[in-house]
Amino acid sequence: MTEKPTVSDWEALADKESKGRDLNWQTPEGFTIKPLYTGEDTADIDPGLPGFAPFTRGVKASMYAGRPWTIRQYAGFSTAEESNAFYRRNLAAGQKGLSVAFDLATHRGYDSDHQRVVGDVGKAGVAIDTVADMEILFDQIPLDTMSVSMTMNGAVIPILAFYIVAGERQGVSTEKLSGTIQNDILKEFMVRNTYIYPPEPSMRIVSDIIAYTSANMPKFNSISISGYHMHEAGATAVQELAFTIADGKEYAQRAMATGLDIDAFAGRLSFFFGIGMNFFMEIAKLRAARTLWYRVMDGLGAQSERSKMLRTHCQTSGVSLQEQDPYNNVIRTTVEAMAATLGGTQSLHTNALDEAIALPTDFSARIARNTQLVLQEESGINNVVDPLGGSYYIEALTKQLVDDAERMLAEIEAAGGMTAYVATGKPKAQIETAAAQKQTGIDKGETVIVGVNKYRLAEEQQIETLDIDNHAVRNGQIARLKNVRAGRDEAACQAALKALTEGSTGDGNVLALAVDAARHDATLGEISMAMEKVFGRHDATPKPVQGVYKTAYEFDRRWQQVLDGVDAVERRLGRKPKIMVAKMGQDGHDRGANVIASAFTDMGFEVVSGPLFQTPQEAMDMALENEVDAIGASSLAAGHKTLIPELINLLKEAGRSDIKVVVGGVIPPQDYDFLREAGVQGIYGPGSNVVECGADMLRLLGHNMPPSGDELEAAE
Ligand code: MLC
Ligand code: 5AD
Repeated sequence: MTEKPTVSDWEALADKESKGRDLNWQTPEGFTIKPLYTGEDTADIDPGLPGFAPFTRGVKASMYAGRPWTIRQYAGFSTAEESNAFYRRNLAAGQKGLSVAFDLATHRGYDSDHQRVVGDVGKAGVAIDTVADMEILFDQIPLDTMSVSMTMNGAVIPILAFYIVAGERQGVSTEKLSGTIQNDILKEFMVRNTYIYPPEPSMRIVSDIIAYTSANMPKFNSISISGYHMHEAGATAVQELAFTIADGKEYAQRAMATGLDIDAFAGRLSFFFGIGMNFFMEIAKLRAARTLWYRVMDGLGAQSERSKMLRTHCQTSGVSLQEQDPYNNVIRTTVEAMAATLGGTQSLHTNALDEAIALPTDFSARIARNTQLVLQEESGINNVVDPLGGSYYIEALTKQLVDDAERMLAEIEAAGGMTAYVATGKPKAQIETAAAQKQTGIDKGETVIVGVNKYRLAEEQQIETLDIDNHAVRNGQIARLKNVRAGRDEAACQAALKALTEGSTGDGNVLALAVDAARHDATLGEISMAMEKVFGRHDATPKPVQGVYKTAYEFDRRWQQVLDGVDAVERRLGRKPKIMVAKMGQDGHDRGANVIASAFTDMGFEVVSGPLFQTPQEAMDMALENEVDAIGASSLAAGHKTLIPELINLLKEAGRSDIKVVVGGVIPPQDYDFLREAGVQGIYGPGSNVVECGADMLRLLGHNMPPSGDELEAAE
């Protein structure tokens, strides 16, 4: 009998097969992934059992064998009526929980009639101004049995107050309400940007909500601590884990500091992670998250096992989806959904295939939902708990993630906790650096994206997408606001608002006070303003990272041509070519704007980064003041058809049509002609190569740029 082969025997054989090629793989986390894992990698790992501490293998003993995960699709658009109809169609077709997407005006605490939000109303989510809107949103949906998630962080007080009062008007008492409010403000300052107030009062709002819900809403999750948006902004798995767990720890400590007993609220803290294409990493990430949270909560002195269980929602990754050859997105979402469920998520949203272009249609929403139904009903995934437990690779990855995230957690702790760490700007910069690094990998073709930088179609077929008539929604909302204001007891409403302002100064519970104002039909804008009088409004100036592109492209020929072009333009102008990166409207998605600002700076342009949330007038004033040659507007929340033509008109009126305007972001192809007719000189959708954007800009500025490799190929 021959002897049992050893790992060194395997190494020798693999080396021979691959002719000495290095088969290790470097991940963005800095992990070296080996081509084989064996018992030697897991000898000292014991993942335990599901349902028992530290919950690595799942929070329930029976997991999906006992109850499948909740199919919870995030959605909302235009009016409360339309969104309500959409929800009811989806529930009839197999969706299990609701998840509300609000428009950006609502997120930022503005009523639909506010002049800053003209382009935003009803666009990226549903417009909610009053309790009346909230009642319509849940018409014929029983709030005592349906669990409802609401993604709201900035205007979290009026929205939760409206929800509570809408429940009352349905005859449902507050303690019966089940669901989740996102209420995670720390990540807003890092990556999502729909904050209203500065960090300190924002943190007080979080604690007030935890205090209120733990006393009055035992079935309601007071917070959804979110790594998702970090993931989407480009964070590595280690960053996503460490920052999210550190955020959770910070919220728990704040609530404890107000005198709450940890076990009175911790069981209703919930989580939210993004799931991308690195399949095994994402499975391990959820297992690592549960392990980490158990240790943190145990360290804070939690006694109840429930307080130490990390329960989470997951969403497949929006940024992994592409505009090009969009049916590929169904495949990507399926792979990601499998990772989320093999990782043991409690609830899941699967993105629609038109993600990179517009909000879902009935058709694309059906395919997205069916992706989960097929997994639950046809694949057999449900029947075995943590089926990858004990896999050498998964267990080793889980451990490595836990170890690395714990090292980062220790650094955050040493910096004084997450609020202090966020204030240093470090986590934002670390995520942006990771994002820029990922983008260079894609631009250089080292990271393959099928249909985008490899196997690209010669001709794309357009798919049907949802278009929202923003003017009609806005006019309807304005009419309803008028009605509500006319029909209410004005004196009582104003008194309630005044009490809220006073409570914001002192130590009143702002949620309790807002519930009272909502009962008197105060609007979202009024409730937000009642607190803003005391808290103020937060604004932040973007500080893009530098040097990532320069390093990644050091010896690249095309990059050098762009640098030479910038030099030539500089010689001609007697100064560097100057561009402004503008973010108009309430769209806070700034990953694209930051990557562009960072890359163009590395190319040698002088870059002016406009602040978030400008009006077209403010953007133009800033451009004129800084004497820029071009404005690049970044739009990811469907405001482009209103805001960009307005900017171009203002430039025309000012006699400055010489300033070129280009647009990047999520722009449906059917809007390209409209934008070009409005005067836009370049449009860069998802999948655009950033270096070629620089080359195009030089052409716009009159430089004779040599053709790129792709252009040469196309010409042949
Ligand atoms: C579950 N249960 C079981 C069981 N499995 N009981 C017995 N045996 C089993 N095997 C019980 C649970 O204990 C619970 O009861 C109940 O069933 C419901 O299960 P759950 O697992 O808690 O699921 P769910 O209610 O769906 O809650 C999931 C959650 C919650 C805890 C993660 O916070 C949630 O729904 N989050 C969703 C967040 C969301 O959709 N966010 C969208 C963000 S989009 P009990 O009594 O224990 O509670 C976004 C994008 C943007 O943010 O705009 O930027
Ligand atoms: N409806 C459905 N999905 C939405 N998303 C954002 N807004 C909506 C909406 N109104 C999803 C997208 C996006 C992520 C943040 O949430 O997938 O990438």
